[in-house]
Amino acid sequence: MEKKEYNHPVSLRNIQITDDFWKNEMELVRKEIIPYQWEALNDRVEGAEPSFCMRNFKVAGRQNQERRDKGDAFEEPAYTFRGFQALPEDMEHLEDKFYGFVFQDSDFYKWVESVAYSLTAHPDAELEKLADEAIDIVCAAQQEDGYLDTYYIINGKDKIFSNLRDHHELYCFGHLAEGAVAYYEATGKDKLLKAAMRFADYIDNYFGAEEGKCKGYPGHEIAEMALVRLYEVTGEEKYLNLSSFFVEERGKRPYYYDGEKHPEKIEKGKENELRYHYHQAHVPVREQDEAVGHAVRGVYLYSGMADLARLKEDDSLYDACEKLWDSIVNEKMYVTGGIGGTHIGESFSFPFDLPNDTAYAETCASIGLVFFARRMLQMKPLGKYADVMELALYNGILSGMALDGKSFFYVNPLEVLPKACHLDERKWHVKPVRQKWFGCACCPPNLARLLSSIGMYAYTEKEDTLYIHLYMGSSVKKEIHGQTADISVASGYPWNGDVHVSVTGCFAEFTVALRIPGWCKEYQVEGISDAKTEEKDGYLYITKSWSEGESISLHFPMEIRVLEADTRVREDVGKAAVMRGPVVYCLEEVDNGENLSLLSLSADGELEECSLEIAGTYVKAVKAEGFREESVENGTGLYQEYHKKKKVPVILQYIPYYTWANRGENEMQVWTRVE
Ligand code: FUB
Ligand code: ZN
Repeated sequence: MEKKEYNHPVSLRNIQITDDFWKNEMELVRKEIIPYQWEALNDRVEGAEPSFCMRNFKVAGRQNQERRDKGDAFEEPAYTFRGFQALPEDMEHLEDKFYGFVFQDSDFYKWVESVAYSLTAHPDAELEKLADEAIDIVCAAQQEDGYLDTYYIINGKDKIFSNLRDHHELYCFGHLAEGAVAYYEATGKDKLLKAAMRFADYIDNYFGAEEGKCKGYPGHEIAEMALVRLYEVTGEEKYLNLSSFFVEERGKRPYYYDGEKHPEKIEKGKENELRYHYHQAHVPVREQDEAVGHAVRGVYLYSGMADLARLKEDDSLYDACEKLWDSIVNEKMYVTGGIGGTHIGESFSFPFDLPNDTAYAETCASIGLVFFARRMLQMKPLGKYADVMELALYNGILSGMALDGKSFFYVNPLEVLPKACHLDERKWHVKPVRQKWFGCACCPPNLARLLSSIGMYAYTEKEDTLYIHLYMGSSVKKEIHGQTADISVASGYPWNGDVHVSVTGCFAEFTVALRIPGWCKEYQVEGISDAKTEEKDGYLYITKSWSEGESISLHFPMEIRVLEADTRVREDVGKAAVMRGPVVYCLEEVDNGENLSLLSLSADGELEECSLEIAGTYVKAVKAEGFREESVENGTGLYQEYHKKKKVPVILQYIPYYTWANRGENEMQVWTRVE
């Protein structure tokens, strides 16, 4: 790996998103998700499962105060676990107990992170005041020694870190650190950042390679990348080292998790291997070459590994990241950028096992894939990373939210038969329509923090180069040798591939590296006659001294593409998916009638784009020649002798996958048979 060629995200303070498409998504976060989530965090949403999140902080804060008033800050209440808590029977008269999931605190941290990004793009004194007051409530729950997790503060601190595998203290810490850094960067206010640092210091005193320290590591990863963020904003080396300790410890034998819970029950040689795979702890990270286990946990770990590989210039860690990347992208990723082929453990399945109807493809997992991709890009700007980032964003991630920003998918299947979904009442498995919120509300706030910080994924920079990974209308400020370049991007993405980049305010020479999308066979570029240009690894590097207002135009023709899958993906054999530019398309019953499985796409038929309005939003749709097969329902029994079927020519109406389920409950499919 070449050394010190790294780039880093452009600060959100230097980016303004002006684009119709992404600005709209950011506005949905600001106007819909943030206020709605605040109500949800405070259990004020009628008909939704209560969150208890802010309530738990208040109870913990109150107990803290009582202890302080008694002059005994560390007297803890009796240890009374309730595991994953059932909803209390009497919602009117709740006791001073912890309610909700063990990781409920993280909901607030994700909320405050989105608030931070939103405030950067759109200052809002009232929202900032609300966040400041909420931060006061959260900080009042922090213990004098820095510990901050309401589950254990309320239930008994004598049991902290006793179940790292399943309980989420280090996960909640990770989200605290991410939220705190974002809020500090947005507002300059450091109260939450200091709380995160105090908790980080507590954790650092508790865990580590030094003798006597605990050798555990997070059961749900995120602390690894969060500690790196804390290091980057504070410059405190100990946070980087703690992150590294967590990464290096994972997978060592004997397994840490075996010892922490009932070690006497685990017979030697009969450890539950699957369980270690679930936590990516089956072997040390450098020996991992297949993405396994819980998909969100996986990509969060790999993101942390990529951060460390960059900061420690660690080639072997980078190599492990690359193998894991290839394992995901070449064998375990849906055409939508969804990951996690099985709902069993919300996990990666075996290679090429990508069922369409029972797909898990959790919104959070694709979001984690974007985190991983951006970090890989920081080390090596290879178009293949940005291609996946773009794919996941426009498809498997945006599908997680309704067009009005008011309801959400946790799971993003590629084929849905509503009847089949109703069979499965598990709370967060495949649903035929988006839900208002979830008791386990991981996905909507994750979406909110990603969408409101989208600029951090679109642009990275190093001293004399600005990388443009994603095309969206925006303007970016970049310091070049004491001058401030204002780089404006205009684009018709994702509906047309016209991109215009213009520069003002800087006459010094610098490079703009423009991504050439992997889906684009041939592109046109104008305005580079006096520039040094190089096309490398999926980027066009344009180096020149820019005259005021000078611009470059690119055109990436968005042809309609018909894709097939590797035949080892058995569910997709004989089928095709339709894409145009970065957008994956699907068929929906509302446009094509019921029994979508009877439809087929004509192999040599015409495909043409058209405009369509879906729930008030205009999108580019695709019309394709196809057939509807005669149905065989003759009442003589379930099975009969085969006969050749009649096929009626039909025009198939494809819509962007992310827009499905905005017109009520109905069938949907991405992969369609080819005739
Ligand atoms: O465990 C915390 C979050 O809840 C995970 O990341 C999601 O997959 C959901 O299970
Ligand atoms: Zn989720």
